[in-house]
Amino acid sequence: PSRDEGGSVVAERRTLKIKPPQMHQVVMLNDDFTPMEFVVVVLQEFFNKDREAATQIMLKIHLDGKGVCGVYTRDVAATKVEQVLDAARQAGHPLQCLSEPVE
Ligand code: NFA
Repeated sequence: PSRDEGGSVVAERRTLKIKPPQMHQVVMLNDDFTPMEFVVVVLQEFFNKDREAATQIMLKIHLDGKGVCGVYTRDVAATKVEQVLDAARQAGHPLQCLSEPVE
């Protein structure tokens, strides 16, 4: 392996440098008030789901209490969460979502 001026091995660092970014999943939580149709529209608009996929994800959240809307880099996931919370607030719905690192 090649060494820098101090004699430290640099080849390994070059390898580590290209590791893929930590991914974050956007998780949406069920509640008793947000209309199903609103959730389906949000999933289509912000998570690029077609109506069928959006409906399946919405029902999963409704039945299980939570569900993954998509997996993104940290900044993109944070933006999705903001978009959902803004849209819910504007519509007067209590819909909640969050992002968390994927294992
Ligand atoms: N549980 C909500 C209802 O019955 C629908 C819902 C689904 C809300 C997914 C939030 C998330 N209207």
